[in-house]
Amino acid sequence: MLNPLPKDARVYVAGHTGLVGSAVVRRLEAAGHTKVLTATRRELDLRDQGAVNTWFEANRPDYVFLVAGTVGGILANSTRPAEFIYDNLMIHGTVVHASHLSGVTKLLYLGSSCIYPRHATQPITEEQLLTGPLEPTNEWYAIAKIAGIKLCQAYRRQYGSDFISAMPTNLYGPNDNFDLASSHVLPALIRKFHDARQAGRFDVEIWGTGSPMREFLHVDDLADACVFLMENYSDDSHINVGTGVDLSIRELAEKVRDVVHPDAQLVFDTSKPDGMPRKVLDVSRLRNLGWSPSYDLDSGIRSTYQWYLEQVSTSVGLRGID
Ligand code: GFB
Repeated sequence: MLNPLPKDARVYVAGHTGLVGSAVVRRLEAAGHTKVLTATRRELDLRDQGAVNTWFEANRPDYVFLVAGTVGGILANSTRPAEFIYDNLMIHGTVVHASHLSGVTKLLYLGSSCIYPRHATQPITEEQLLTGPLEPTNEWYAIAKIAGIKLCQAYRRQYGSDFISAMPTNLYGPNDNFDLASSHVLPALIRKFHDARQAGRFDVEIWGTGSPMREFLHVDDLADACVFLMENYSDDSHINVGTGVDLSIRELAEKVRDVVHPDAQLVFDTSKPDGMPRKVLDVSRLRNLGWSPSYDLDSGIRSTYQWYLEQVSTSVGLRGID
């Protein structure tokens, strides 16, 4: 291992209430880390450089997982461009800069596969960054995410900071957002099929044509990869994190239907956008380092639905459910 994370290191997880951040905290605590640092949105506005500097001075993290941000699915991305570009640009800038000022040992910044051009060659290698126009439905978010990669590279080049960037594919799992106006496709499908079954309805609306191809990684696999990269990767280039396997949205909807509401029928609303036609990552760089995912999509869907049912039955802590 290049750089093992000491169990008593002060590890800050920025964005710990979200899908990714909560998985990173679970992963660190399961490995015996005793000083996992977090701050809620109310305690610390990550868009405020002064507040972030003060928090870093007071808490002196050794390692930082920068997994905070304003995120959402295709509809939220295309209808809230200002929030997506402003919040993310600011959050990336403040946390990277404060990490530099306070002498953080290492930082991992999490981007997104939407940084790649709309017509990237599939599977998408890391080298395809900035080789063509972006997918219009998420270009604002993508520009902020690309700026995050460039921030890490700039601080590495100018100050020798050990700041690395990981680019995950589409994610899902416990603590996802199930609000239909802002969620990604997989939690949206779970909720739509579940609500239809509860209401005795059989038609379930799927946005777009069903033909776009997507790759899905369970968030616990992503958290494991983030810790692996923190310990084993130190390079200027960003690195892809995914399964390398994709399927169509129709096939995904059929899988979710089979788990949640087997008698339902898919109804495609082609007035809704498809977004990127295909987005599957080339993950050979990460595999060659020795990491691979452990979840398969079928069991991941089943366990996420199980988690969803537990939240619905208790109505505790489920984002997007009234
Ligand atoms: O997950 P999703 O919103 O994100 O949509 P993207 C993926 C595909 O699923 C699109 C279709 O073709 C959607 O039209 N889809 C079908 C649905 N039914 C639904 C539904 O009920 N809800 C949603 N949300 N989609 C996002 C980017 O793109 O991916 C972000 O906008 C980010 O920037 C994220 O990169 C990972 O894969 O299209």
